[in-house]
Amino acid sequence: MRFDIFTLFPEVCAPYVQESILKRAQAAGLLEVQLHNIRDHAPGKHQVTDDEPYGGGGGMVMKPEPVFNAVEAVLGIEAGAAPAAAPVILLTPQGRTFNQAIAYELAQHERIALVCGRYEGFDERIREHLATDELSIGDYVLTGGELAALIVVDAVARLLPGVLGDPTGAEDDSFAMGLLEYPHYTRPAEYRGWRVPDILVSGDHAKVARWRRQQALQRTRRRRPDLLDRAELTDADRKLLGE
Ligand code: 6GU
Repeated sequence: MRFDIFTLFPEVCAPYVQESILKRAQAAGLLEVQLHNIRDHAPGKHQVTDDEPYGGGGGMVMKPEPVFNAVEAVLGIEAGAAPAAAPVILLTPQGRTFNQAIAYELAQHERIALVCGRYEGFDERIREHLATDELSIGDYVLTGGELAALIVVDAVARLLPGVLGDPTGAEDDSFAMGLLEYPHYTRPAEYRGWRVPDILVSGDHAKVARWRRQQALQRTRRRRPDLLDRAELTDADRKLLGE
């Protein structure tokens, strides 16, 4: 799968995608991440990318030409032609809120363009005539869309077959199963007097599975009752929650 990230600050994005799992995924040919500087596509000697808002008011607005030029050049769209086959997603606080379901949806695409906003926002014509979707990562305001784009790349990349070392990969994740995850422990069995729950060292796999499910259910009820309301629970789950 290929991501094209359009940004005024490619240097902000580069280090994150060059380490750890994303690095390995790219080396294995499972993932490609191309960074594009929107400024390189801005016309004129000064390569201006922002301007004052029509109608006045504070802040600056991202000009349409550099963004259209950049996305069209990289995706190979002719100016004014039909929209790109690949989704063109704006990262903006006005978008729909990104979540695990959207990550699964995006992982089905061969290629995705992510366009990072800066300043007060995009000229509305970018929204109307270039973007196919808009995403936010939550109800707070960042100085730009770069962190949001990286979050989208990260969350989607780890869903691609082969990217995670563990083949059961993302199946047990919080949110994948609609619940928060159960508690994890590793060695030592006792640390500063705090012991790992006996059940986990008992070797009884059925009991371990039951305990984990119960922990996940209880933890979700306590921390994220909204998730529990939407989760598909079995009769056995209800019994575990009642206990
Ligand atoms: Cl995608 N961009 C900005 N600037 N702020 C945000 C955001 C995106 N998502 C949440 N806050």
